[in-house]
Amino acid sequence: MEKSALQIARASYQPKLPKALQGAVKVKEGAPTQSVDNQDEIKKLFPNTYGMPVVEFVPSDETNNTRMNVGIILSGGQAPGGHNVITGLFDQIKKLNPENRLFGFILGPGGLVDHNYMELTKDIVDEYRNTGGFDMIGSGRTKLEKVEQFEKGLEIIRELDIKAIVIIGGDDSNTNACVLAEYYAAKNYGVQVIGCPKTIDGDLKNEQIETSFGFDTACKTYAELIGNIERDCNSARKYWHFIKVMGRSASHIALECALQCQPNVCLISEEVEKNDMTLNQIVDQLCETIAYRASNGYNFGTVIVPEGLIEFIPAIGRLIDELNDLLALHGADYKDLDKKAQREYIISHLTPDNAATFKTLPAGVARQLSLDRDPHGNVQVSLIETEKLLSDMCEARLAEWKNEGRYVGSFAAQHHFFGYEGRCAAPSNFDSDYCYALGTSAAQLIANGKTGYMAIVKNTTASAEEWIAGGVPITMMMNMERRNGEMKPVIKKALVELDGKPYKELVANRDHWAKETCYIYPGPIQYWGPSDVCDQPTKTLALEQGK
Ligand code: FBP
Repeated sequence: MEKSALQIARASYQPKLPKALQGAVKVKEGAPTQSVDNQDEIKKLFPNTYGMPVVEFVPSDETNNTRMNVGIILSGGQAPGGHNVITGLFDQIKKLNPENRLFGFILGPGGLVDHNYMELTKDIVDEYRNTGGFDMIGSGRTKLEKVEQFEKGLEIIRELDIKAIVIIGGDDSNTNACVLAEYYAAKNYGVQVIGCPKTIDGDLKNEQIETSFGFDTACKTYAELIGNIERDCNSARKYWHFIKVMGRSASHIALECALQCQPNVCLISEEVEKNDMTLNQIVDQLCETIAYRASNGYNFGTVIVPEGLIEFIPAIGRLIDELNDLLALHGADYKDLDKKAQREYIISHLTPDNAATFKTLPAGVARQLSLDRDPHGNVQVSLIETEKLLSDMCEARLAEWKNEGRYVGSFAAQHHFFGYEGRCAAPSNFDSDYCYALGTSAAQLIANGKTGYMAIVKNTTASAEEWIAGGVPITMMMNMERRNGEMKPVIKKALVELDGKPYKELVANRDHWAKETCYIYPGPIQYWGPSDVCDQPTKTLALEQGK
């Protein structure tokens, strides 16, 4: 593999480990836990993995040299730092016992089912230290949920004498990890399953998980780009830039980028939902800002749009809920019809309110909502051009206002979507350290006989030495939700809290940012240099932890 100068230099970075993980460890167990909601149902569904305690690793004098082979799976969207989870896991299992072996399943959970794997040796692992991407073994979105898949997986687990599977994934993948852990425990197969909290979206967090890995690097990458656009915008003073940023559901990425860059507008999907706003109201609000700035001679600005916005507009959300059920029950009846017939079929099967909303949407958006889903049943919001939809609607509204004498400016829009470019960036120091510690924790959870746990690292706004590592039972994070027309146990997604400090910080400043030009230019991620340039956590994490 030919390498860049940065990659060569960065390979020798030694991630910092929490003090408690630097030597031999023992487990300190907390009190029994319960799920965040629907306790009776979840307990019934997970009789073998429900109620286990949160655990913390503390230093020990006794060395543990458990002999264990481990299988690792990268699941879902890429997130910077995934390779460091693997290197942390690899280094730790080898430290426990040099005979231990690590197997990577290729292209996600499907690799386990299809017996597609490779052994990850030191030579291979060393090539990927502190690099972005998931290309060491690849990732995929196959949903692991059927008994046949679990049994197929078991065949290769037995063949390779694997003691535990580590699944690095988001809320859906960790939900599946928990189901797999429960299944293997119920069957007494003696195979452990451990999860690791990954996703740039930042929506896999709760009292135990402070942040999902990748959020830090992805946001810093987008913030660099947004800052560059803001500077261009403030130099040319002739464009409104509509910038959509990834985050399938929650607006954490949009909010963090806004806190880092201070754009003129940042929409927050959760607020739109709470205020029961329509698309027209959002456009009106945007146009108020555009018109106000124009009245002061500022025919330019920046707007951050969260990727998931469309699903959070209540009327559209209700439509999607009904379309999900329709797709689950009757999808096969209309998926092969031509486009016009499909549209007619759908409209005739929707309730009148939802049919009316459906008819108002541009054809491309309507099609996205009604047909295309990822394997977990999610609308593929990254394919919907919300930024274009909004700017087109603003242009039309401003033209009306111009006729009415309410607007005196000129409006020209540029569109951007920042998503994929942030998912494989070289991990920041935070993500490099955090992921290495997560991998190390995962190894210790296995060595200490745990299953159905997610590796965790807490106290992450302190220096890495002071971080606290351990594990949380996955059932503790679960509740029941409707998915594909059925009630299912799932990990509760963390949306932006409207009484949380990061959102309140936005609200306290946004009028000022809208009217004036207060842009901040964060610049590129720095890997070497003063700690306040290189080692800062996200603003979200700092504010959440009162820093
Ligand atoms: P995960 O939740 O699997 O980490 O994926 C997050 C994400 O990057 C979303 O922000 C985005 O909507 C989606 O993946 C895009 O998926 P794909 O890579 O399949 O296009």
